[in-house]
Amino acid sequence: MARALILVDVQKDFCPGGSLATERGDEVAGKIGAYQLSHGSEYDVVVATQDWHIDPGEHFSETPDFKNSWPIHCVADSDGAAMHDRINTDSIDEFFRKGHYTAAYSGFEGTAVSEELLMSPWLKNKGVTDVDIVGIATDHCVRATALDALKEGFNVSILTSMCSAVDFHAGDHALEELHEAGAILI
Ligand code: VGL
Repeated sequence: MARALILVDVQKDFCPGGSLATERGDEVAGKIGAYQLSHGSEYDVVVATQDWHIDPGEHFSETPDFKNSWPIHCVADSDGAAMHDRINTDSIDEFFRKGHYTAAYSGFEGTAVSEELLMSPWLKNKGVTDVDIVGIATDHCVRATALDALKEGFNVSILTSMCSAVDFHAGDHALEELHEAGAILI
């Protein structure tokens, strides 16, 4: 048994001051940074996903509905796509980038930065069986990443105080859905 901590999209654009800010983004990034220092050594691996858009088609819109279309965010190599300053990037074993030419909500669509490998085989190669998930946004990328983690057969826990939603109600609803699908809410 090996455990992974998965940081989902804790990027500047999803935090206050960013182009698609979630209200609790800074608070959650601060908590995750502190958690990395206090609990990071309990994990066999720590990985992070990043939304990484080049030309994602209708995912970007000048008149976004904030459900299926969004303001321009997390453009590849831009400052907004960088990890939040409170995240300890040095202790992250691998980054998985997703969404170059399409919308990609699940971190499991992400490819490793240092080799051509999707996140699921990368984790399985490391013997990972259990994943703890934190990040942004609860109602979108955390939700999709956790559902895929369950489908891939991982034991999934969501550390809910370290997740930030676009919409609070939708975030709570997503957590209920994840619980029903088999995730443990902590
Ligand atoms: C996300 C909306 C649009 C996310 C990404 O990371 O949850 N949300 N793109």
